[in-house]
Amino acid sequence: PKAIHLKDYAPPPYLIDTVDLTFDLGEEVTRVRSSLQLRANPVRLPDGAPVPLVLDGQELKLVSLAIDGRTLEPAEYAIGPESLTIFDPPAAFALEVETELKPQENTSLEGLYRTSGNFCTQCEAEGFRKITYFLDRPDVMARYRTTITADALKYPVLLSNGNLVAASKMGHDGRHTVTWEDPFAKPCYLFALVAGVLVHVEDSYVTRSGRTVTLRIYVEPGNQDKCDHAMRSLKKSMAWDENVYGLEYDLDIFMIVAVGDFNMGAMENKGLNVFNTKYILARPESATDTDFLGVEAVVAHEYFHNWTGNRVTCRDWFQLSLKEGLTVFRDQEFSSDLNSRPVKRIADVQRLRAAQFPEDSGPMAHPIRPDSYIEINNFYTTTVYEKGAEVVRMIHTLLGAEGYRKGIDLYFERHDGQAVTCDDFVAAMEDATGKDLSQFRRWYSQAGTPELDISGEYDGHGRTYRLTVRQSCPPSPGQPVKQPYHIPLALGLLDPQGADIPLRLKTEDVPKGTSRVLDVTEAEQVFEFADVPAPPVPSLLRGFSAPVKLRMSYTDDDLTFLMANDSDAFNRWEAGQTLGTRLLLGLVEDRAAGRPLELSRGFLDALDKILNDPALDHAFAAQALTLPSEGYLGQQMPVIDVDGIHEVRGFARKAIAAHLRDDLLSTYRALGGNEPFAIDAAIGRRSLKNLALGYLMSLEDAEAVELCVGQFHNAHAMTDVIAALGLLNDTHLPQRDAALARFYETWKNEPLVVDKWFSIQAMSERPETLAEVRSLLNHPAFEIRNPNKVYALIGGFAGGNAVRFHDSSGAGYEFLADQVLTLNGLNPQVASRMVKLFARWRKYDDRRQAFMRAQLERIVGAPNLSPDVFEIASKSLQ
Ligand code: B3K
Ligand code: ZN
Repeated sequence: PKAIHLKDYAPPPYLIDTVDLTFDLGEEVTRVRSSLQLRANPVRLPDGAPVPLVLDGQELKLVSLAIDGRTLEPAEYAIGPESLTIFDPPAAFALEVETELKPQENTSLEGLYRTSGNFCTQCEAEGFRKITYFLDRPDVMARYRTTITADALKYPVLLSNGNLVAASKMGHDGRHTVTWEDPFAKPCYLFALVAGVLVHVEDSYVTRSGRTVTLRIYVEPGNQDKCDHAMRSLKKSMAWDENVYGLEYDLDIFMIVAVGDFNMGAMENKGLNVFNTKYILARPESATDTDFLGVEAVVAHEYFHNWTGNRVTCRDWFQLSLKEGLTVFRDQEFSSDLNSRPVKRIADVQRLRAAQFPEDSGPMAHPIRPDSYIEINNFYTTTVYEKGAEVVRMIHTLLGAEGYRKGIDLYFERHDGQAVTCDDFVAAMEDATGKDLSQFRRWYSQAGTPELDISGEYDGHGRTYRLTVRQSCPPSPGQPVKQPYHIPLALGLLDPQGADIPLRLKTEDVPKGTSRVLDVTEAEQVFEFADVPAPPVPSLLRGFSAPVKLRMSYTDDDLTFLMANDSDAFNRWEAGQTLGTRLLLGLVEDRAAGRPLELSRGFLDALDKILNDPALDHAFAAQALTLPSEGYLGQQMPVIDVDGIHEVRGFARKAIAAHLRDDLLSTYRALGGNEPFAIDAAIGRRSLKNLALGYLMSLEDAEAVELCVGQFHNAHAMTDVIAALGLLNDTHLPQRDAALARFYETWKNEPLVVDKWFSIQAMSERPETLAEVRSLLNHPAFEIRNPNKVYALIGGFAGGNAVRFHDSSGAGYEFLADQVLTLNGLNPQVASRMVKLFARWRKYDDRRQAFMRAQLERIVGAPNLSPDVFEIASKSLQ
């Protein structure tokens, strides 16, 4: 397989104006007839059409081929393994292609495939070429008309994009036919078709210009009662996009279909979103608070794509972040507006640090607009998505809400109906506001996480405070040297009482607020503040104003001071994490040196204060009382000490629990009421309550166990049941196996809950976990063809259980490689997600490195490797 480069982009030689598709769905064979209206692209071929037309196609059987009604002679075209070439087409013509496919044999879940007996499609990024020969690239936008014929009893529901324009009754042959028409030109990756036995819930939404839109969520029979939350989320998204972005929905109907077999979260096909059931179905008894928030965010994300992705799409796949970064930023802001802003920001930053920072410092590091790829499906990464969202957020910060909105308005005014680039987006932001973003554009082209080194110096005589800011960025594959970034640095200065000081730079006449954004643009820069009455404690990078690593020589006392006083909630949390990280890493060293472990008294007292602060939001308190994760601690070490981190973090949890036991118990009791479920402040109460239970259970005393077992048996909300089960799961108590067995019995008919059961067991810290995971592969409920099951069991183990996956025997690595090779033949995208779990192998000790390298080499040397797995495994070894 070979790489494709951004620098080689050229516009398509032909354009397609209209697409008329007819699907004849069958059990053995599905026939697809495609009528395309094509013409030479005047940009490429001003004098007509002197070049061959090369259409993409994969795993297709060509049945017939005609131009303007005339069947082509074999000499007029050629079929390759991934293409169909027509040597000498006219300048404008109608092309008719008939192909056959076997969706029932398609285990890749890309193109047209079967799920629970139904038909379903997934075309992004390049799945449409598995349906018919086409110019499968996003800069070819066409209007679609889709006719579907199928057995009326097996497939009563037949859906595609746009509006239903015709439907027949069942004929003598037992089949029926429908036709859908999408009035908006779209790239083929937004095409969708669904057919099968589905029921729907329906609602409607009146847009602010007064149009009524029908809203439907289609699910398998029996799941109708789990769609309320998704439907409410959809309506909130529609209102939010009107209010915040001035964007209205544009068709008469918006449909969502939830399917059980889906490679990712969801897909924004025009007017017909297809979702993983995980992001639609939710009832309090069977879904956790996290699940509920996930449904809300993903429904919003896919809905928001209707403008940011569909109406304005990407010119080529290197521009993926144009739609994904922007749409993630939009869904993050939507959730912040609906729920607690600081709590949401903390969760998003945790996610960025847990997944994107490691990617950005490993062998797969790439800019949010990559320069090259082998398999584009490998680039739906946390860098393109989450770092991409941070980049849009920085534009928002630099321009202000009003300037940003002006930029967005101009972007749509200029580009509605077009396929454009990240640069077009930035240009609209510049042109609408006059702000120069030329240096800022480096965020699109450079990979790696920038580092800010900041030091402060107070001058009592001059009452000034000098902040020296240095930036750097480590090398990444193909980019040994980085140019300085344009970094928005939001900050404040706290006086000794903890109040914000008005901020006046020496060059200014009057202060500009008590929290402001500095433009950091040089490798080294000094900012001098005037009228600073006493040595301040700086609060830096407020709200995490840029996706960077910050180094500042705070004392432990500075950090406890910020934890207690910072007016910026994110930074209050951050100060606690910084202090916790420092202390835990110190303990890891102590352990390695054979010194006794002891947790600082000051830290315990600071946690005590948080736990007992009645004014604090519960959800925020729960986040502030959570120690930095094992993964995050590992990232701070030159060589990750897996066992040391695990043991020390466990030690610290016990020490905290012992110190705060009485307060944890009273917190648990105060919040522990089995209250009726609601998605509101109750989420915060549940997270603080379960945090308290977690600490108490680390002591494993009789009282804690009784509370935990009681909660498992009596709780109504799945959040509480799962929290208790997860805690029992790490123990060798007799109640553990009983609880797991009972949980399975209760939920065995709910696949999404069974996924939780798999993943909990996969993440147990017990030494026997790998053996249990192996035997769970043979459990009747496990299905390797179902991505959710793979992510739960195999992903849960290799991605969510560091201490067992990295067992020094290397057995965890061999297990993962076995699974990757099995999945490679079934579903390359899922296999590729699993092989990524090896990418950070160089961060471990020699013994583990050798084991992981051997498994990666075994994978690279395996026969029939998909480009997906090959790209990740081979780049990991480089
Ligand atoms: N755009 C899809 C992701 C498609 C992934 C293709 N491998 C979902 C989303 O980001 O909304
Ligand atoms: Zn998206």
